[in-house]
Amino acid sequence: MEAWRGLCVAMVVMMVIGGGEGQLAENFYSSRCPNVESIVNQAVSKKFNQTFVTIPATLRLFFHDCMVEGCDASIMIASPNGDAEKDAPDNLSLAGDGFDTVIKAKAAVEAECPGVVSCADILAIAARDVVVLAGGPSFDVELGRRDGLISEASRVAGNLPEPSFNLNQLDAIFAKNNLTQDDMITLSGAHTVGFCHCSRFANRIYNFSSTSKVDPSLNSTYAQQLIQACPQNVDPRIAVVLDPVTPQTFDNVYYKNLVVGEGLLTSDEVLFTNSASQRTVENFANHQNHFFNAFGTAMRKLGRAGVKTGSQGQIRKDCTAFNS
Ligand code: HEM
Ligand SMILES: *[C@@H]1O[C@H](CO)[C@@H](O)[C@H](O)[C@H]1NC(C)=O
Ligand SMILES: *[C@@H]1O[C@H](CO)[C@@H](O)[C@H](O)[C@H]1NC(C)=O
Ligand SMILES: *[C@@H]1O[C@H](CO)[C@@H](O)[C@H](O)[C@H]1NC(C)=O
Ligand SMILES: *[C@@H]1O[C@H](CO)[C@@H](O)[C@H](O)[C@H]1NC(C)=O
Ligand SMILES: CC(=O)N[C@H]1CO[C@H](CO)[C@@H](O)[C@@H]1O
Repeated sequence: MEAWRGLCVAMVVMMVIGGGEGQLAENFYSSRCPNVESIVNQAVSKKFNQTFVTIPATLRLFFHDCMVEGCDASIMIASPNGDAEKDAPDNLSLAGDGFDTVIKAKAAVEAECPGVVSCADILAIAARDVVVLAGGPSFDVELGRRDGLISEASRVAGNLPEPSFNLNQLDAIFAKNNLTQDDMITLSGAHTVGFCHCSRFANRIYNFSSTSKVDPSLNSTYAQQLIQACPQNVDPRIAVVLDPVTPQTFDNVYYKNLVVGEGLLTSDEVLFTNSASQRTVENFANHQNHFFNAFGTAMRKLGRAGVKTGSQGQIRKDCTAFNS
C-alpha cells in the first residue's frame, strides 16, 4: 500500500515535470498522433522522388525559420501584403519546394490526426528526413513546438547570417540562439548540398580588394570555374552548387573543400582560414563520423531556438496562415 502510494506520487511528479511548459520531447505525440514521423517521412520521400531540390530547400527553410522568431513555422506564413517573414530580402532565394514539402506533409498528417501536430514540428521532422535521404546521419527529433503568431519581414534583418560575415559575426548571430562556434561550424556543413546564386559570392571573384580582383583564399582553379559559371552581369537566376565535388550527397566533403580553398562563400572559407575554427574543420574533414555525430546534436539544439510550448502560440490548420 505504502509502496503503491509512493509510486503514484512519483508519477504525478513526473507528469508535472514532463508536461511542463518549455519542454520538448521525442515522444510528444505518442498518444495523439503516434505515426506522425512515418507520415511525414512518406510525404517527404514522395516529394524527394519528384525533385532533389526538396533536400536543400527544406533544410535551409528550417534554419531560417529557427533563426528568426524561433522554430515556430513563422517562415511559412504567406501575407497578402508581401510583408511576412518569408518576404524579407534575405529570404528571396528560399526555394519554393521547401514550403511545398511542409504543406504536403501537413496535409498528410491532418488526414490522420487533425489539429494535433504543429507546422513547426513537421518542418523539424522533415529537415531531419531530408538529411537522411541525402545520405546523412539520422537523429531523434524533439517535438512539442507550437506555431508562432508573428511573421514580419521587418523582424528578419539582423537575425540571419550574411555570406560576407567573418568568424566573430557568425559566432555572434548563432550565439543569439544559444549555439556555440562549434555548433555553427557543424551546421554550416549543410552547405554540402544545394545551390547558391552568383550574386552571393560575386565580390570574391570580381571585386575583392583594391589590390586583388579575386579573393586570395579561393583556390585559383576553382575561382576560374566560378568566373566561367558566373560571368559579370549574369542572369540573377543562375546558381552554382555549394559543394562542387558531391553536390547531392550529405557528407563531409564540404569540409575537405574548405581545406583546399573551395568554400563558396566568404562565411564558408573563413571557417578554415581563421585559426580559431580551423581545427574543427580539419577534424570534420578527416572524420566523417565526428561530423555526423555533431550534426545531429547541433540540429537538435537549433531546433530548440525560441520555441513556443504548452499553451503558447497555436497549432495552425494551414501552415501558411494563422488560424482565424
Ligand atoms: C553560417 C552561416 C550561413 C550563411 C552565411 C549562409 C548563407 C547561405 C547562402 C547565401 C546561400 C545561397 C542562397 C541562394 O543564393 O540561393 C545558402 C544556401 C543554403 N544554406 Fe546556408 N548559410 C549559413 C548557414 C546555414 C545553415 C546553418 C544551414 C542549415 C542547417 C544552411 C543551409 C543551407 C542550404 C541547404 C542551402 C542551399 C539551399 C538551396 O539549394 O535551395 N545554411 N546559405
Ligand atoms: C520513391 O522512389 C523509390 C524508388 O523509385 C520507391 O521505391 C519509393 O517507393 C518512392 N517513395 C515514395 C514515397 O513515393
Ligand atoms: C567594388 O567594391 C567597392 C568597395 O567595396 C564598392 O564601392 C564598389 O561599388 C564595388 N563595385 C562593384 C562593381 O561591385
Ligand atoms: C586547389 O584545388 C585542387 C583540387 O581541386 C587541389 O589539388 C589543390 O591543392 C588546391 N590548391 C590549393 C592551393 O589548395
Ligand atoms: C537561450 O537559453 C536561455 C536559457 O535557457 C533561454 O532563456 C533563452 O530563451 C534561449 N534563447 C533562445 C533563442 O532559444
Ligand atoms: C520565397 C519567397 O517568399 N520569396 C520572397 C522573398 O522576398 C522577396 C521580396 O524581398 C519576394 O519578392 C519573394 O517572393
